[in-house]
Amino acid sequence: MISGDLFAASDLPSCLQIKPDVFLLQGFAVAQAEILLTHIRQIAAQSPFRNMQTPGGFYMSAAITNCGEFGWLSDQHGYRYSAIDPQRQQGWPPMPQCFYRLADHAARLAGFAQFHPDVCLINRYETGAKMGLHQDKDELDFSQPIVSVSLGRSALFQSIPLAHGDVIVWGGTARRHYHGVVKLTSADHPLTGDYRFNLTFRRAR
Ligand code: MD3
Ligand code: FE
Repeated sequence: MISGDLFAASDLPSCLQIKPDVFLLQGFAVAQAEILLTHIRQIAAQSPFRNMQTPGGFYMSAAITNCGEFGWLSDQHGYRYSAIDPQRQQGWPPMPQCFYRLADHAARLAGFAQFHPDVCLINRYETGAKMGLHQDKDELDFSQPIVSVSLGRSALFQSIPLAHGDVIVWGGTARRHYHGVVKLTSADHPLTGDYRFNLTFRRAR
């Protein structure tokens, strides 16, 4: 009998392909969740969550902020990345090293070895907030994947349930796929109350 493998298969993080070029790493960020949430709090203390106006004149129901070299934003003129937080009139807070490392590690496990995110968009949902069907297409280089980290209350993203600590990586043929319609499905979460947070790591430039 062979026993005591140093790295039994069950110890490796699971990376499930749920569609072509879409990978789910269930619970991958659970162990770091409290540190991630502490950083989110510190980032929001500098660049607060805000409900951005859309080009159509409505407001997004998810509140957002960013960290990194650039931030994604929306206003009456359209969607774009900017090095300046318009509310603060200075750069976005820097991306914490543990954010970058988490995104890089998840991308590598999904087969994207050269991911260099320069943006972390942070979405905050409360009851009733959702995100309509959309493509992420404001980035320059579509060979770079996107890595998403869910924290707090669970949500249903199309048919994909996203729970606390789940990480999704998508790229390649899935990079331009439409996605959206978040419905908060669970009760409050002990670490985030009635909020759900989602981090998306992107390479904007
Ligand atoms: C893409 N955020 O910020 S992506 C966004 O929950 C955004 O806040 C989502 O979309 C959120 O632009 C997380 C989740 C996702 C799931 C499955 C996909 C994106 C996907 C399948 C194919 C392509
Ligand atoms: Fe998106």
